[in-house]
Amino acid sequence: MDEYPTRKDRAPALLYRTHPTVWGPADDGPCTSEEVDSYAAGGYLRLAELLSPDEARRYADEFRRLRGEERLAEQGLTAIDDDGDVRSVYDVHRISDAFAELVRDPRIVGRARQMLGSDVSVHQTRATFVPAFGGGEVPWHSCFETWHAEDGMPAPRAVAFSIALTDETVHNGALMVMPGSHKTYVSCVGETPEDHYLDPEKRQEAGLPDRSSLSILAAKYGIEAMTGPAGGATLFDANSMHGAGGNMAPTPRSSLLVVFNSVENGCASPFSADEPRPEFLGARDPEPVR
Ligand code: 6CS
Repeated sequence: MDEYPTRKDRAPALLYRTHPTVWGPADDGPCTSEEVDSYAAGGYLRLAELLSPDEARRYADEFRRLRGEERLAEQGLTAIDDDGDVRSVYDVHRISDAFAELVRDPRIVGRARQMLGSDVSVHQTRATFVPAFGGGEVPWHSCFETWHAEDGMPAPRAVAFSIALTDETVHNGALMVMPGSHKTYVSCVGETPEDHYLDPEKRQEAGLPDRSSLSILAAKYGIEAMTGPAGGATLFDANSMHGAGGNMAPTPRSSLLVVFNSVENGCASPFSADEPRPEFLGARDPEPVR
């Protein structure tokens, strides 16, 4: 039985999450037990300085270099905006030694292992650039809904790291989370369109929660903006309801997303799509990060 059905019914539904959020012992990793408890309750954890300001600057520089590499667009690893400029680069941990090293950094992978209670593999990486006054709004969604429906991820035993490579403010599109929403699964309406990930801007079409479900969750849990200086990070559970406004500020912003899945939660056939998405969006090879 599919415990997290979605895109199958004509009406949306709010379902109880049946799986835990934290799978390992609270004292086995870099997070304090208070941080682990807070993550379990809220579905997210804010780290004011995961990277030093200097490291954040170096990764922002590395991302700038990757944005200029034309071969990445040819390989389909970029998302391009209406002006033809590169907004996102996928799979950065495979195409850049610097990002490969970052995902193996114990400050990052150690926290992922601690939350997921096992070895972990990388499910997806993506660096995103939004120019000054450049929009880039991300509608409310649960990543797990997509990973389950389209990538065949069985359970919400995955954690995402959103790492600020530039300062994040309420004006420039900082990540927003509904704290506690990870305990409710929103079953969405609408079938998965064929190959919809090929959209050049990779805008999400399927798997967006309906407004009534979002209103219920927002009224119950509220909304928090994840603001702070470059180098800060937010870890969030696969099923946390999150989104972002556009960049309304006169300066650009860059961030990095790293998603870890438990090696005990390897992706199978998609639960609500004909074919799994390509490897750069949802890894199918559960090789542990060492
Ligand atoms: O493509 C993904 O895997 C993730 N990104 C977006 C914007 N929505 C679905 C999922 O969370």
